Amino acid sequence: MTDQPSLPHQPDCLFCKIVSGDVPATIVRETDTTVAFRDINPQAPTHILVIPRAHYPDAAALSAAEPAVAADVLREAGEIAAEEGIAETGYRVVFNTGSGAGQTVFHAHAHVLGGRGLQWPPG
Ligand code: IU
Repeated sequence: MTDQPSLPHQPDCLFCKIVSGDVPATIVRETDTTVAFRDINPQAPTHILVIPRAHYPDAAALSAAEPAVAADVLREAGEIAAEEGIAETGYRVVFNTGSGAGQTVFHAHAHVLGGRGLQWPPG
């Protein structure tokens, strides 16, 4: 049996630990390239994070290195919105990028938010 090529991984990254199962999360969907789980501190009735299995520090790094996986993350966001029943009323997909924009976990992730009215511009 041949070994699978190893994915970019950071041992001290919380989201890498969710991917590996070392940290528990309420997982809602998984694909070969992505994992989606409920945010531990939800900001809307539906608040789900979609992450690549591979470690990239933010969405820009992910899309530069693995554009097909970035597309997988976006497709999953849409599938989740449909499954959660928020697609018809409207929902938001957010990639906080950089600490000045509120990014606190430096493993690329899309927030999928919906189930309430969402204001624009965001804070
Ligand atoms: P941010 O865009 O990097 O700020 O988003 C990180 C999110 O990860 C934030 O909404 C947290 O509530 C969420 N989160 C989580 O779901 N589980 C955790 O163990 C930790 C953070 I730490």
